[in-house]
Amino acid sequence: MAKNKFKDLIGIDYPIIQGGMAWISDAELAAAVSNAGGLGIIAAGNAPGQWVKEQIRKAKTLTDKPFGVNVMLLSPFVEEVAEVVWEEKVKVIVTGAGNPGKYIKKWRENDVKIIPVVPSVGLAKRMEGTGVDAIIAEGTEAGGHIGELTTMCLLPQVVDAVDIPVIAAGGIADGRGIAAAFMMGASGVQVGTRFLVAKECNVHDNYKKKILEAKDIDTLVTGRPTGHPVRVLKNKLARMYKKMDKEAVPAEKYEELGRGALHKAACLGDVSMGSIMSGQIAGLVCKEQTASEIIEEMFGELKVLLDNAKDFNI
Ligand code: TUI
Repeated sequence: MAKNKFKDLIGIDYPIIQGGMAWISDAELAAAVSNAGGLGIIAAGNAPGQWVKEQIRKAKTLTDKPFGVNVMLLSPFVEEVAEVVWEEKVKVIVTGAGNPGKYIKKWRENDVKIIPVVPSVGLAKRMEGTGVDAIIAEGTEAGGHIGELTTMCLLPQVVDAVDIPVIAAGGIADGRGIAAAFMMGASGVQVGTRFLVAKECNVHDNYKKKILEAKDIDTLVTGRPTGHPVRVLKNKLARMYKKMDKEAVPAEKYEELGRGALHKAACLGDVSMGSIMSGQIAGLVCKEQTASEIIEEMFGELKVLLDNAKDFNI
């Protein structure tokens, strides 16, 4: 039987990465996902290096399975975070929101797998050229900072353009999503929104409730004029942003309103004036489960779909 390239690359039981969600993906969530056979991820987000170091050390006490850190390249603390993941010899580094090229030589001094998130074919090719180990192709269905293309269009084009394993992200929350991604040539999936409601996820309960109650049309994209579009659930803050998008206000106004907004929602539970980043698939996410239950259910569904593939009657 052909092997799964991504599972073999990392040494995990299920080819699933838990999305690195800033202010949300901490050591406890990452360890729970890794203990369940997936790849747990600590999100550095905009946090200082010291916080990231503490979370890495904590995760090491909670699991002996591989886990990773998501380095958000727009962070004001990116230099110290890049140093911390190197010092702590983290096994997997996922990057987001930029090009990790300048850190790769140093990170490579350790036995590390480097996996950037990309929103386009051009970036995927450029990243492959820097010697990264795999690529996460993230469609615009994802939550948070996003690109333009849908997963359905981006994924097969990236698969054709590179020779390294491709992980699909954006819009995946059940076995059907995994099946679709695999059919398009992915070797794995990254899932954020569904893990956000995991029992081991320490995000504020108000945030979880909003995700669980969300319907298909409840997300919108703010900040397109700034060049940093962000997908969030609709609330008072999102409506204020949308109004600003129409009025072409200067970038500083966005920063003022956005400063600390994700922390406000994720940690303080202010779901009115906080930023509730969420993928479009939130409408499918209806129950709180353990990370293990989520993974087992998703891959159980995948197995049924693959076993019944002949019933497609083509
Ligand atoms: O990074 C994400 N999603 C995120 S990061 C985040 S924290 C944040 N908070 C407030 C404002 C902005 C961010 C919340 N969600 N996803 C991965 C991703 N990476 N999506 C798009 C990209 C990307 C964009 C440009 C990757 C590379 C890139 O390269 C540009 C270049 O050439 O440098």
